[in-house]
Amino acid sequence: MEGAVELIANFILKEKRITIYGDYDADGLTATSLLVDFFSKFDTPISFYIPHRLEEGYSLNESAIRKIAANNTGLIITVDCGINSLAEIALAKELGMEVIVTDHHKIPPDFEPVCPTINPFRPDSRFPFRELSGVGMAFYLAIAVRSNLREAGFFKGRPEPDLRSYLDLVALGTTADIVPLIEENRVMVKCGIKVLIDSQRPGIKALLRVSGIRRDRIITTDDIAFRLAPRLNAMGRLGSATRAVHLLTTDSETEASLIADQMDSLNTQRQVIENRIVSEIRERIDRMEDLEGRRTIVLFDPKWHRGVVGIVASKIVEEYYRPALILKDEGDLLRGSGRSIDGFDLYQALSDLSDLLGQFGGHCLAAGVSLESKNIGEFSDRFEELARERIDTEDMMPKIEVDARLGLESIDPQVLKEIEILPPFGHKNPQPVFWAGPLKVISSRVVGGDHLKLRLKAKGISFDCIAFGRAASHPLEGKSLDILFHLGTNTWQGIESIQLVIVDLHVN
Ligand SMILES: [Mn+2]
Repeated sequence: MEGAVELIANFILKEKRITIYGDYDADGLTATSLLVDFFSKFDTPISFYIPHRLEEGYSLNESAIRKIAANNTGLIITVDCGINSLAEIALAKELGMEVIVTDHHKIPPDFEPVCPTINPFRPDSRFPFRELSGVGMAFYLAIAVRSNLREAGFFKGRPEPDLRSYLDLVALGTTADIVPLIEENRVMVKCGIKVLIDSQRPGIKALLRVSGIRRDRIITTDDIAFRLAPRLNAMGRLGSATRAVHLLTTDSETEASLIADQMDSLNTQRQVIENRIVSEIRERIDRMEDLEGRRTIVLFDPKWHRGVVGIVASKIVEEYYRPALILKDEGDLLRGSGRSIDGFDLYQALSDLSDLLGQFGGHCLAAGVSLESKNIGEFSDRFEELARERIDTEDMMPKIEVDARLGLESIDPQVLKEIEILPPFGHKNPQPVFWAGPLKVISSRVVGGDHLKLRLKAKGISFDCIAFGRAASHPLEGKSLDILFHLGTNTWQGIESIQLVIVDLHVN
């Protein structure tokens, strides 16, 4: 950090061009936007570069480095990428540029920094927390640069940037990247959500509008994960994500509105493409005669869109609950994405089959992969074989972890208040799940087409419950149930009441 900050301060004082090199996902886009906005507070010329997901791929590449050099850049700062781009960093230096890498992806075991490299996984890192997102790291870099400039007397006679205003971007990228919402991340997201609601950034306001999120209510990490982030990600999946940075950094309400609308329609397109592929896959799977006996799903097709195969794989795993690889057939080459279930380390499995693979990377539950078409038959067989050795039938049943048994008689506003301290919920800080039962069903009705509204009773105490997407279980009146649930509230005609949100139910 010290070396990076000194270099940056130098460029700011000399007013030489800095280019932020980012990534096309929500984390990379918010990280890029944060630093672009921050550096534009100084007189230093500032540019950014987001590689094209399908044409250029992830991280630095040669042609991008040459373009950036031609733009008179003196210093490249990477965010959310760059840790493995040694050849491109060497090229940048050859072309007369300095490079600073900030990245939160794992470091190779034999790593030797060739330029100032900020990464929480460095063995010599003194930072006490290793799970920052790319945008979290960009935020800390801004803090360090500001304090260096402050000490140098730079802000005498000019205002210091208020870094708290960037916490909206930090909350967005951190939640979207599914890093653990604990410690540093939890604090930044908790504070960031408040900044997000009141954000003065025209892009955030427009993004909230097209996502249908009203600013007069509480914004949750679910809103970020399921509404805001998918819209930002849609740009990179279907084309260039460059305009997402324009959205998040523009001062113009008109421009923000325009880009947000485009983004929203791209997201709708993405959903259409995704749903079409998912239903095609469903049909193919339903025709598989040996599905019951199979532990894995490996499918490919020339028509499938490579920008969405990852989310498609997630949906297939959710539905069929076994590791799935969904690939685009590009002739000689198959390229795509895989997702896994707890208990089967996908990255390990791919490593064990690396003799059949081209490039691959990822972690336990998600990975990207490419292989030659001629290897697909043998790969599918050996992948299935590995899964048979490593997954037992018990692993193939989705599990819900219960935090506590909570009888209806113990549910009161006080308990609810205590639970309200726990958000923001997310990875490693999940919303608590309670277990109650047996409960008697007093009434059962279908609401909103697909949801089930129940009134459940035990020991003379009853509560309203909602089970989303469970209309098929209707009618349940008179039956006895055990339920797993979250505690929530329901506001109806201005009156707030406790509502049990049913996660799963069992008819006794
Ligand atoms: Mn990231």
